[in-house]
Amino acid sequence: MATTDAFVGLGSNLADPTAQLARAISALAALPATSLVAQSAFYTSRPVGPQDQPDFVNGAAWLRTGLTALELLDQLQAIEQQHGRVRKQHWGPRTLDLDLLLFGSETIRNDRLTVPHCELPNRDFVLQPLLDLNADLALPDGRSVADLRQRCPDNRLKKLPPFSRELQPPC
Ligand code: A4P
Ligand code: MG
Repeated sequence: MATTDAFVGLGSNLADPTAQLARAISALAALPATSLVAQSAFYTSRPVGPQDQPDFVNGAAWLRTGLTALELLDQLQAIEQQHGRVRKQHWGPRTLDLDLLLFGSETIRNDRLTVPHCELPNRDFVLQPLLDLNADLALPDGRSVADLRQRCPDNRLKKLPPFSRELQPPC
């Protein structure tokens, strides 16, 4: 089966964001025709967009998938729904946001999908997790993620300690 290396950005700022991201990583690993190659550290960051919302927790996952980009987007949106995602406000608070950041070396522009994700070059909370996964990563146009990271605005990223389910209080 032909596979593509895809990178997914994860973000949450509601309802225990770190646990939301950890559960989402498990859901990504269980997708059909897909394996999880690696996951980044998680980071807290100040919100981009409306400021009257909590700080975010962000991370990224490296997938190897036999799905097409649109099939993968369908799966990402299904996982968002399972996490109680409600779309109210553009760039507003959310339980889980899954963005398809990169899909192999493809450039995609259609009604449902823009890849690379259009805000990728401007967001340290996306670029740093990508660098954790692969320090040599580049966009389809050749720009290096490491260079973009050095130039992008500062959202006061703070790396979180590794997530452990054992630290969570029992339900
Ligand atoms: N869509 C197009 N391209 C993509 C893609 N590459 N990946 C379409 C995922 N979706 C893509 O998304 C709206 C539509 O974008 C989808 O229906 C899909 O077909 P949405 O998730 O419903 O709406 P949204 O998330 O409010 O808008 P958008 O533009 O995706 O927002 P972003 O860019 O995800 O930004 N601050 C911090 N610190 N950390 C964050 O994670 N996130 C946001 C949301 C704002 N501020 C943040 C953070
Ligand atoms: Mg989104």
